[in-house]
Amino acid sequence: MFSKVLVANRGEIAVRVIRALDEMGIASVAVYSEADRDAQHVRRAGEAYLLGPGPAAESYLNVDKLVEVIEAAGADAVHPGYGFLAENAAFAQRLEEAGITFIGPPASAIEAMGSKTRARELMRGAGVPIVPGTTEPVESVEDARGIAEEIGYPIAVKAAGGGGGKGFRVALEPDKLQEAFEGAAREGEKFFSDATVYLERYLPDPRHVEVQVLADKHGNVVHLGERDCSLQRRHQKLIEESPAPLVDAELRARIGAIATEAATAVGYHSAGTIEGLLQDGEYFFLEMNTRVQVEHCVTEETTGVDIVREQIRIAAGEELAFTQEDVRWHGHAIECRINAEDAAKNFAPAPGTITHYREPSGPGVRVDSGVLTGSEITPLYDPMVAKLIVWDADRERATRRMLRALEEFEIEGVRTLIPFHKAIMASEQWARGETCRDLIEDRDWLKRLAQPKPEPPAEDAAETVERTYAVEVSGRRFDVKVIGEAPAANGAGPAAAAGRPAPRRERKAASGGGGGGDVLASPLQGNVFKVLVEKGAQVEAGALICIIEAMKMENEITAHKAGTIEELPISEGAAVASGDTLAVIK
Ligand code: MV4
Repeated sequence: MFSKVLVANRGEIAVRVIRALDEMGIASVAVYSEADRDAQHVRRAGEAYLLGPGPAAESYLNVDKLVEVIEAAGADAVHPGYGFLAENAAFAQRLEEAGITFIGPPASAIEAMGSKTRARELMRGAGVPIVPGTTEPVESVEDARGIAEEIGYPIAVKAAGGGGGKGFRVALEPDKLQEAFEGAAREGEKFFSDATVYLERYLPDPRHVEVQVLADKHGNVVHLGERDCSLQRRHQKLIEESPAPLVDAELRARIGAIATEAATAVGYHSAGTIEGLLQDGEYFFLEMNTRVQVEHCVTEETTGVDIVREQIRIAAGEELAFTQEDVRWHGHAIECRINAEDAAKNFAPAPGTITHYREPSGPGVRVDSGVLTGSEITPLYDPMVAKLIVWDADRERATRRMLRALEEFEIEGVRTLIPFHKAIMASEQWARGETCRDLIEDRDWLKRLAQPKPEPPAEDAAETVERTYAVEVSGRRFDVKVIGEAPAANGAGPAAAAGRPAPRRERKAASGGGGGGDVLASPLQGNVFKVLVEKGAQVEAGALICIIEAMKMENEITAHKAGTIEELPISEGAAVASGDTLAVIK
């Protein structure tokens, strides 16, 4: 078994993986961006390393930096979570070459399933039913016309590099084919640098039903049953449940067999999901997700299998500890995605600071989240704040339990989908097991979910004498507890000016990177908020030199040595880059 695993992700899924590692007695390593210094996944891990600035391209997607950290930390495996690098075959390959285990499928399976046309071709070859249509790319609108006549209208045009609905257009009649074709190609080019498209018959009213599979490296493959994820908006899943309302034991066995055959056909190992459409009792393969999914939890609740733990065991070369016959399903689980979005405003993202946060609990309630009071929901990443999962004996009771848990959930400071989920859970459409598409598109109904304007963050009322500072030494993060008198106000920051201490989370000590010389370099990019010394002044080591504001946080920069300020090339309001000289102290 691994001794140390790096979690190449953030938010709730990083916390979820760290929990599994803790339970397995495996050391965990978190990575984070400058926007996530205070994040829960950072605090929960055994050790944590800074990757870079907030934008994902410079942090969570920075493969060179990640590999550097993996080596510095001495991790022997990497769990990618979902999103970011989870389905990046080149990343999996690179780790493999470096002798680091990727906790996921082989790079070849990621690659095969990444191309939707190749996946369809493979699946058809393996005898897996696919939605009728092409398995070859369709070169031109002219070609598409002929093929569409054979398949029959309506036609779905999909981007080969797509998945999850990106690059998906529908042509209800021949007149609309060119527009659909060009739209799908354009979106494919934009998101996946691949304008290739293929055609499928458009199914008018299917259910989105997906099957969870687990495969080990010894040829054992099992399925853990299905999830219904039909309640989506613009291809973003909002509510998932297991079992699916329209799937009985016989159908479960049938689509389960399809899913395990599909996994076997691509030489799969790890956890994976076969996504499909269920229409009138017929099941069609759509695509395979070669990662652990957001909604894996509902399957964990109904089967009792810890999917993340199994992923880790499989990656370490262990055999599945159970067979298909051992898998038993109990009761009903529902998951609501608690996004920082405003359903009344077209599901607009609602970033901000969570000023108050209290999770529901009690029987059958599970919350997977990566936030606390004070956490910031930044527009840089996915707006999902938490996942609320409930379990109960049957669908009706699980629905009531979900309503109770939603009622208990307290989140202030940002608007969330809690009112939306309450309304759906209380609706007749949900009770009847319908997809609720009518509700999601009913603007008047959604408008009634309007929430009050969030309060601005409140500042801490009392001074504390014990403070925890985050320090980064050569990029590795340590939490340092400082006990004693609170730092003097110094006129530093608006809160201090108002005669109150600044809220804890806004005051972060950052040591200037001096490298032992005279130059005090900026450890981060930001704006000079305040300069607290003058040229020529004598300072002690540790004296406050300036405050740099970055990512809405105030960072106190202190002298790296005692001496005279010889140069001070900064002024209040000026922008500084990481590494810029803030002062020269001789
Ligand atoms: C389809 C479809 C109808 N016909 N493909 C693709 C991505 C995923 N988000 C849903 N996708 C669909 N693919 C064909 N050939 C309809 C959908 C679809 C859907 C399916 C079931 C339940 C809800 C849905 C919401 C939007 C799109």
